[in-house]
Amino acid sequence: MSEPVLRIFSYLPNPRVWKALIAAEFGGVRVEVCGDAPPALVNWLWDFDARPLEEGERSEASPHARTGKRGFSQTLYKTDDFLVAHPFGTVPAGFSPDGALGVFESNSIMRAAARAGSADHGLYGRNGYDASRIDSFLDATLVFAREAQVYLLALRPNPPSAELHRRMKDAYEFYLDGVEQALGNGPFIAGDSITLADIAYVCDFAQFLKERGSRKILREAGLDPVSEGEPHAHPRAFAHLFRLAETPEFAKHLGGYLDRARSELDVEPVHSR
Ligand SMILES: N[C@@H](CCC(=O)N[C@@H](CS)C(=O)NCC(=O)O)C(=O)O
Repeated sequence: MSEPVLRIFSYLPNPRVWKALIAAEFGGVRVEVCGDAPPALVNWLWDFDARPLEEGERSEASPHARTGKRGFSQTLYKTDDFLVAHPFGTVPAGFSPDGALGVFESNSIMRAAARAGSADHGLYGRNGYDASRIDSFLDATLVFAREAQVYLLALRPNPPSAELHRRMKDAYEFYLDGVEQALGNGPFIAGDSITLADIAYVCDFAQFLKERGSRKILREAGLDPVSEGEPHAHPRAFAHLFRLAETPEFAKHLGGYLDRARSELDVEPVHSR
């Protein structure tokens, strides 16, 4: 087996990790992944050499004890070296194979995987302008994904506030309108072939569609799911999502993640490519 070009520590499964794994599939490189189920990550030492903690190591007196900031309310155990490599202290946490360099933000970890592989796939474009246009989509995706993260974390056990729901709806419409428009220009988001823009869209948007699992909570609060009325409002964006999710490079990682959304949404592909 080939040497890994990156190591990623994260809770698993995590659509943000799939971005790098899918890019690695196209580039013919190996990304090593280490982690555990989301609730179990509070019992891990967050480090390049991440590992489950021994019973006696889980204490507020530990030099590694830190307050969780985003998505984790309990104490987390992050080494000083982890915070040098990952100043924002988040997972997925990417590392160069020797552990000397941290790469954070899932879109950037995905870029690292794409850069490490063969450039023949064109995932990051064919020149600097192409790459910059792909970056434009990745920035737009991150803005959407950050709103989605705040919203999804606020969905359970209580419904989100009407204000948060409205913000999410605005962010959703802005992003999906843009993706829909872009897919009117060509078969893929950034042009004629698959790029990192498509991979980030599929992974972040698939994660957002988990909103549908909280419909009951939303309805009880008098709110509609933000994705209500789809796929009619954004037919190209939805067809693109489900079509790509079926291709081998994506399906290997997404598995049945979108099955429920697909059966509820009754999506027909609009492009034959
Ligand atoms: N935009 C980031 C999101 C990463 C993030 O916010 N991760 C959260 C978990 S969802 C985290 O690691 N939180 C650590 C903490 O709470 O200290 C990405 O795409 O990588």
